[in-house]
Amino acid sequence: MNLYNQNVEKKNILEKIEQSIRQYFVFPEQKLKNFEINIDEIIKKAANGQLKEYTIDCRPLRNKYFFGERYTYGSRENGLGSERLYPKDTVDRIPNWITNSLINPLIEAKILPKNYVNSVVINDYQPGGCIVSHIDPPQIFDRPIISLSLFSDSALCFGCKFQYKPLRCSTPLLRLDMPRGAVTSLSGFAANEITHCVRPEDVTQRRAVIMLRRVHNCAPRLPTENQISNSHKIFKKIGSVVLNPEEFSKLHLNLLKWQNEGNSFGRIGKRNKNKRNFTRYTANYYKMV
Ligand SMILES: O=C(O)CCC(=O)C(=O)O
Repeated sequence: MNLYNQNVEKKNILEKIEQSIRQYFVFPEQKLKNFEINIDEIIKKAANGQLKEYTIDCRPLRNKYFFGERYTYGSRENGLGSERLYPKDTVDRIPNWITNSLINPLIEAKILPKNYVNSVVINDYQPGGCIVSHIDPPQIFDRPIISLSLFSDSALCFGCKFQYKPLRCSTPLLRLDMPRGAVTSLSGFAANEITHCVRPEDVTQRRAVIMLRRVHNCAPRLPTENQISNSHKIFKKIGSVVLNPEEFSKLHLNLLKWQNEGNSFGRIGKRNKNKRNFTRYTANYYKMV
């Protein structure tokens, strides 16, 4: 493509992104302060062990708190489409203050549909924290995706490529300001056709975001605790796999992938050995299920 065509293409993409983003400023300063106080209370509760284990996901420079639903993250290894919801009731319910003071006013302002939000995630970023480029998995989440930015100004970048070790990020196609207090809605092209991320350089002070989303009724879900503990038994018998829900999901997907590729159990052995040496378990797992 020549330079002229490249520029036209870029302009078209930018227009499509911009047309599918809306930003609103609906909460006065005092309300924003209250939201921030409430977030700090959640963090205190987490530190005091008052929240369910899977409500909390602590990572360097970025913690997540899941309410209503939690999901597994996609990985470069498993690719898009591998994300799953955790079993029902593994995380805490959506706090009342979020329903009453945030979701309901947004419904009244016609920014959110009624009875829409069933999944809330609070991301708490320290300076330099980030979220790598991704599309919120469409098999899990409906659109629009709504967020409220708090504590400090930041930015959401579209169309960046990340490189790892050391972490580097390419120039974004679009850098959207996310000022404190902005309610941002992504749908259409911005939500489905292009990745978004938060770059480390755009988090210069502590920042939090409250993500309000709807998970589909038919979204794929990890097996129940019961099934997981049964599979624990199965895998224990064979040997050496650590089975938290995330790993279980990955393993499960690998098993399905190998099966889809037409491998018969008897021949899995050495032929399909991957780096993690899961092959032996494949055969046995399917024998038991
Ligand atoms: O921090 C933000 O504004 C966006 C976060 C995000 O994209 C996510 O948690 O999936």
